[in-house]
Amino acid sequence: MALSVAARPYDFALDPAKAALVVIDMQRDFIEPGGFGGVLGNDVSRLTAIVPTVAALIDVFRTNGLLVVHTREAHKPDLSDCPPAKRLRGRPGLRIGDEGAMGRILIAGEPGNQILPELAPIAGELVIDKPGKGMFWATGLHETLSARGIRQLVFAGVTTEVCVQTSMREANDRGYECLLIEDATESYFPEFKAAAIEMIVAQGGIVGWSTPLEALKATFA
Ligand code: TIU
Repeated sequence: MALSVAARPYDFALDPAKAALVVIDMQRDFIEPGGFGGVLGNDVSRLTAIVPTVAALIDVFRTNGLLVVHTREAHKPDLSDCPPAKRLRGRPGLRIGDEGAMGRILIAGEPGNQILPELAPIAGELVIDKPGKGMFWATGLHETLSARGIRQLVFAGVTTEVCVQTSMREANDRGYECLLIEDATESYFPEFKAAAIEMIVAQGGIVGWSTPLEALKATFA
């Protein structure tokens, strides 16, 4: 039976039997100083601030027995899954695969690539390493979610206008109904976060819905 979540552009009919939470890229690379986000010149403190909200959101899904999916932006150590067009975008010495303050930047298995301990996955949850900004490219995730009957995705994580929005758009095109939890996502650029949310809900929810965590909690209360 569907639960009605107050959201923009209109209420979201959440079906717990078909819904999963996707936590995008809450890894040290983006959130701690010295990682990929930092070497790109960003102030990471904005992102650190949402960690308690993301933890509370994960708790809602765990408490209600719903699937939680965690993604990491991660490349293989030999960089065979990193196109030169992506790797060569950054400054020499600070590119994907280069040695940074938390190991090789955006490389699977390195310290910087780990999900923050406060948000660590638990048994039964999915952890998806994705070589793209979007979560479906080269991951097999659509097949995995389809096999479990998942048709609705609730989104959190970083950054709103890059990996979160890209993943939401990919999901929208694959037929998922998508709900963004707007205080459980953040950008290095507040104006980009605000614009991304407006782009998502505009035109009758052209990409999906958006709501604060409190509205979702009220639905499950
Ligand atoms: N740079 C930036 O805003 N984001 C990324 O590179 N990846 C994600 O958003 N995860």
